[in-house]
Amino acid sequence: MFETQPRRREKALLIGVERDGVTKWDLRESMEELAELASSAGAEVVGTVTQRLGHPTAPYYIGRGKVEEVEAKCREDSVTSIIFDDELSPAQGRNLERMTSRKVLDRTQLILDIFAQRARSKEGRLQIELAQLQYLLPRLTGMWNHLSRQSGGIGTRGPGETQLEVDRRRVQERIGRLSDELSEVRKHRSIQRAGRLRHRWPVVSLVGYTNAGKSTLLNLLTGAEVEAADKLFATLDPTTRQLVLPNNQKVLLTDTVGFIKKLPHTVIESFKATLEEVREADLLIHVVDMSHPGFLDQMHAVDSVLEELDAHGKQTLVVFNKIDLVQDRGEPQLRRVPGSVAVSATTGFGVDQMLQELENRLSSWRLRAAYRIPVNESALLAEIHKIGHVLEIRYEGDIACVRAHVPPELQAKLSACMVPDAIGGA
Ligand SMILES: Nc1nc2c(ncn2[C@@H]2O[C@H](COP(=O)(O)OP(=O)(O)OP(=O)(O)O)[C@@H](O)[C@H]2O)c(=O)[nH]1
Ligand SMILES: [Mg+2]
Repeated sequence: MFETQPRRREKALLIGVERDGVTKWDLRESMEELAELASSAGAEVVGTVTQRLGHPTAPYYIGRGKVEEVEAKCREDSVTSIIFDDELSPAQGRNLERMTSRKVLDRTQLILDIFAQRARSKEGRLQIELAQLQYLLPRLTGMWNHLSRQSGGIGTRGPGETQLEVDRRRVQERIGRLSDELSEVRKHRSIQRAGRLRHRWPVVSLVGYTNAGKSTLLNLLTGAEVEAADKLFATLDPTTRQLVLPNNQKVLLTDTVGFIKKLPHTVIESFKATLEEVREADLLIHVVDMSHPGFLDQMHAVDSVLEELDAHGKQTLVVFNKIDLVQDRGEPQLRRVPGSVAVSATTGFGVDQMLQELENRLSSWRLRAAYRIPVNESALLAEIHKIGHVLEIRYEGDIACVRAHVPPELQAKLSACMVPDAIGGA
């Protein structure tokens, strides 16, 4: 019952509600995005129905009269699935399926479905299955009765609610097994991460709305060959590559899953481990698709996901991408966000300036300082070379005079050797 069905082209009808505080424009954009999500999941969108409603109704989300209109439209256009732009309660979903005799989905399920199609790594697949089952569990109630009435036949006869208990137990057991498997996979991953952090090169994480151009930028900067495509959630599994800045500073650049408005909480929860990369980064590059009419809203959506991840307030470089598609090269916006840069990840425009800005930001993270270190402290000198960024080194007898950027923890070790940075200034 929970296996993926063989995919056939579904015909989808989209439903949105213009609630208090939601403008027509917001709703239109949200519905356009929902249509993109539906096509990404493999459905053909045959129509859209919207309703202006102060509050969603408890039984159907939309008004009862509207449900009848939807039902008629389903018959006319041979609709197979009805997709709501907002998350439905288990009861709403059931009532709507009963009324329309069609499969009813919401935005969350759509996103979960796309993630399930895209997941490649073991961790990604486990995470998404867990999120799907957690979404399903509270929705199992009554599903059995409903299914037996709708489809009937072999296997659906008998005491429905007993079967429901069996199903619920099976789902719970599976959730338990998946959680165990995930913690194993994660153990391995944290060992890998610890290995990377030992180098103590700054970790820079690309974040942004889905389709903003994060992977394209990673590919351009590092020669990685991550899939970059004009579709939502092209990237699911994180990739890390080494990037050498023009001043020879090495950084680790990470590309990860994109964000979206109304990103389901279950997804954030189950992807928290993948998104650790973002939380642990020394600096974030927030990639914005400036050619998108709703880019400001998208920036807010990214900020709220970062907040949910506890990664808000980190040092962030805002990069306005796809500037090749923007008339005025984004000047007004650039002025509004100090220190932001405009680039095109496809033409390479602005990338040098972006790297320069990255260097500036990182040098303030790795405080620049001067040290006088006895040459027989060879381990300390070796460590500065390995994990710091040496700007200058001179020898005065058996003292090495070093100016370098070093990460905070090494700075603590070096505090006894620190001298005022007279050469070149701080
Ligand atoms: N014109 C133009 N297109 C771009 C630019 N950067 C990226 N694109 C296109 O935008 C689409 C999305 O790019 P990706 O790099 O896959 O975007 P992403 O942010 O990694 O998206 P997800 O992985 O889905 O979150 C692709 O078709 C890219 O070719 C740009 O600077 N200019
Ligand atoms: Mg990507």
